[in-house]
Amino acid sequence: DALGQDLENAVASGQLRVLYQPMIDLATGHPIGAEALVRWHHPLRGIVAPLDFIPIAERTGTINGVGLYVLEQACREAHGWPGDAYASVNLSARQLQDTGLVAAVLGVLDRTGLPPHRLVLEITESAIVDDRVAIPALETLRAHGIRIAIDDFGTGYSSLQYLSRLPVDILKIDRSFVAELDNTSKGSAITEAVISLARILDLTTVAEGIETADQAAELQRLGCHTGQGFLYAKPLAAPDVLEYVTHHT
Ligand code: G
Ligand code: G
Ligand code: MN
Ligand code: NA
Repeated sequence: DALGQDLENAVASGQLRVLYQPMIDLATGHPIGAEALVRWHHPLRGIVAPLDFIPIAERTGTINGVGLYVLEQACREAHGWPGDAYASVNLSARQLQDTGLVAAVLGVLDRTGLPPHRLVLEITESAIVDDRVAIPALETLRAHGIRIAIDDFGTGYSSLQYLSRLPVDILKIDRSFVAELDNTSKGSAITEAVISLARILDLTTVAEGIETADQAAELQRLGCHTGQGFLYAKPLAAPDVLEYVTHHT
């Protein structure tokens, strides 16, 4: 369709912008990294959200170019952040099927000079379930020191048995569970179960969509390590996230 064709030119003509949402160490309150979130500044339609164009990009294959562009921008920016602050970059299912992915990621680290331990790649459960291309690729990336996060955890279908065998380092708890913390003890019990599971599997936990100090306190009480959400900061432009990670550290 029309949007799909426009997207072909979007990368080349500089219409994609990357915003960064700070990620906070819940124990200290200090930022330790930021998630890269792409926006498309379409010349006629204005700002198009990723949910409205990533699925199209996946269908047409443009996602490989879009994804690499976002990755390279994010690694360049993160290189200028203080300490070991890391960039957390979303990868789509189709990128994980690309046999050139590992070489492309390592090439970006090489060009930007970002050390591998300062890059996290976020993938969804459904993108890796029983996959013969994705799993070896993730294993190779991890062997190079890049960390892998499962995004939107709890919304997919992978069994616990399966999860224990996945090559991952971090679980991101979906914001629907964080929102439930306010309401019912059941909402809290699910989040507590996910955090215990992560502890057993030796995974770091990140909670998304934290909007209130009460949610942050409850997550910290449950043992969650890291948080992101409007309580701390919305997704910020590159100069603003640099300022944030520099001055809140
Ligand atoms: O920023 P926003 O809330 O609109 O993001 C919506 C969704 O789009 C999120 O689930 C996020 O994971 C996804 N997304 C944002 N940026 C990227 C990207 O660069 N690549 C991929 N594959 N998904 C992204
Ligand atoms: O699925 P993913 O987690 O990658 O998407 C992150 C998206 O969630 C971003 O587009 C961001 O704008 C949005 N977001 C970030 N923080 C909050 C929050 O505290 N509340 C809500 N409702 N959305 C958030
Ligand atoms: Mn994400
Ligand atoms: Na998410």
